[in-house]
Amino acid sequence: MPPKISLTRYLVEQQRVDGLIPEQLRLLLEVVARACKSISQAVNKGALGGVLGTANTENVQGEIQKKLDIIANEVLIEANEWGGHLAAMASEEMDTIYVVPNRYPQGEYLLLFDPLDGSSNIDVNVSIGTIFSVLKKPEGDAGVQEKDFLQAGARQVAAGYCVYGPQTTLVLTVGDGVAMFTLDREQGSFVLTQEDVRIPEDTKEFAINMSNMRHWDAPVKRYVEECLQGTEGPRGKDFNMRWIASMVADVHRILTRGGIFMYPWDKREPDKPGKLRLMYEANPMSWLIEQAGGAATNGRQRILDIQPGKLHERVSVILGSKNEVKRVTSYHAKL
Ligand code: P6P
Repeated sequence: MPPKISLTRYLVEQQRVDGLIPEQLRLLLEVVARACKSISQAVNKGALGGVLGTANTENVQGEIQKKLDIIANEVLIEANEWGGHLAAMASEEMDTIYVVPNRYPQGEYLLLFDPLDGSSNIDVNVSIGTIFSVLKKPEGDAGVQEKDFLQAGARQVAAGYCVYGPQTTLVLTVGDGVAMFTLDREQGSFVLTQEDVRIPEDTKEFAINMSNMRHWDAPVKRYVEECLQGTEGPRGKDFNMRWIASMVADVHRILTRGGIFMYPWDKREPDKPGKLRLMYEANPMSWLIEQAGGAATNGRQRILDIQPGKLHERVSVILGSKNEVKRVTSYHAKL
C-alpha cells in the first residue's frame, strides 16, 4: 500500500519542486482546506445540527439565503482573516469585499469564494460544495479596493472546490495540473487520491437544465437537439443526460469521467449574460477544467480571458470535454 500523502505533504513537496506555491499561498490553501473540513462537518450534521432551511435573509443576488450559506461564509471569513496571507476576501454572500481588519497583518493574496454552491440541494441531501479562487493583489496602491479583484480568470494563482457528497473531496490546481484529496475522517486530514486528472476529449454525457430549452439561443438548442437525436441524428451516437443543479457536483463528475456542462444565456433575463457568477464560480471551475485538458467558453470566448467589469458579474458557461465545447462554440460562431 503506497504511503498516504496528506494535503500538507503534497503542498510542501510541490513548493519544493516547482515554486508554484510560495509559503503564504501554501498557508492560504491549508487554511481554506481546514475551513472546508468545518463546513463539511456542519453539512453532514444536517437536521441534527439545526442548520437546514432558510435564514430569511437575501444575498446580493436577491436570493434567499440558507442557514448553511451564512454558516459557510462565516467559517471561511473567520478562518482566513487572521493569518496574514490575505489582503481581502469576496463572497457570493457579501455585497462588497471584506478587507482584512487592521488588527491583523495584511497579505498579498485575494480570496474569492462561493461558500456553499448548490444551496437548493441542501435540504434534500444532494451533494453541494465550496468553490474558491485566489488572485494576487495588484502591486502599487496601499490598501485594497474592489477594483483590485477585477482580474481575468487567467490571472488566478490557485483555484479549487470542495464537494460535500458521499465523500468530502477537495480538488485543487495551482497551474500544474489538477489533484484530488479525499477527507479521511478518522485522521481528520485530506489525503491525495488522484493527481494529473485528465478529462476525455469526447463524451456521450451532457448536463443542462432542460426545462429552460424554449428560452435558449439557437446554437445551444441545435447542440442539445442533435444530442437527443442520438444515432438517428448527425452525431451518430446516443447521449446520456445528467443535471444535479449543483455546479460543484456536475463539474466533479466531468473531471472524473468527462462530459459537457452548460448554463447558457437565455431570454428569461436577456440583460444578464447568464446565471452563474464569473469571479467565484466560472473562473475557478474553468481553470480546473482547462488544467485537466478540457475547455471552457461563454459560447464565444474563453472564460478565463473575460475581463470582469464588476465583482458579481454573471456569465454563460459551456465547459468540459474539449471537442464538445469546441462544437457548441463553433455553432455560436455560425450565428
Ligand atoms: P437551476 C446552484 O444554485 C447554481 O448556482 C449552480 O450550482 C447550478 O449549476 C445552478 O445554479 C442550477 O440552476 O436553474 O437548474 O436551479
